[in-house]
Amino acid sequence: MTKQLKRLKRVAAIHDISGFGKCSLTVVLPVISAAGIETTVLPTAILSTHTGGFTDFTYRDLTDDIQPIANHWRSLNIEFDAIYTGFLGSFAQLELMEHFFDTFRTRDNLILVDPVMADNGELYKIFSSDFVVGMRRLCTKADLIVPNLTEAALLLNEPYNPGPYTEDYITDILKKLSSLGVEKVVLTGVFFDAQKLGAATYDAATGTLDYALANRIPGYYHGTGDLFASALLGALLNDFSLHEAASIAVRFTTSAIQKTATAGTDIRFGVNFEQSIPEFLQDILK
Ligand code: PXL
Repeated sequence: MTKQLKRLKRVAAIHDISGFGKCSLTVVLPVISAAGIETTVLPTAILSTHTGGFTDFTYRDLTDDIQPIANHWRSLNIEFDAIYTGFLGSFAQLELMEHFFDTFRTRDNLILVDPVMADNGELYKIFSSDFVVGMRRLCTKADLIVPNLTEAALLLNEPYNPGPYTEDYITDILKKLSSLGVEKVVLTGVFFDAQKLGAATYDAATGTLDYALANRIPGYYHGTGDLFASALLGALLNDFSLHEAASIAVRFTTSAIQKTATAGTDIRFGVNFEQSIPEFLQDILK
């Protein structure tokens, strides 16, 4: 008798495809798949490169394809253990995501919204301030959000603080983000001194706040937010706690950045996460 394989856990990953530059789906898909999780992809746009530091990139908006794709999946009765949204290419896509969540929400799936829209104190040039309002609204529909400190400030309509931070400041930001109407928050880019950098996790259901910090590597590297959030989700779906998952994701991201810093490649080209996958899997398979 053939042994019936149990269905793998499945994620709907909703991000753009930036052909070159290692971010969004070219990072999300390999990392979540490596974690043993089936990954269904819904591309929001196709670009030749990401928008960070490149000029003259091509941009094909896929807003009109989203609803027909979702309708087809619905007709097949596909279920997702998690829905993970990142870069959304238009204001209309924010509304389409709300509808997607309503359609595919089950009693126990996880909706992760990474409010990709800003970094280093600046809103990405392609977005207007309306987009921030729409993203704030989408975050209230999530179970978990993963903003960096720039996105956190925009979501809270507060001035950006470049850091270093205090524990009081981070606690306040986490609680205020959760008060927008989301149970779990993982804040990235947290540092209290020049030596360490990482993430802070907050679960409003238990009131638990934790830090996952690692040695800071100077410089700014593209795609690391997507790498971090994908590893976090992969670990959560392998039943690690929020704090454990954030620690795994910080280790993986730091390892990839370290390899890239050592190689000295152009920071726009993304980080060498591929050769850190074995370390990530050692953590996941523990
Ligand atoms: O990694 C975030 C991201 C995703 N997608 C596109 C981007 C960026 C950041 O710049 O430009 C197209």
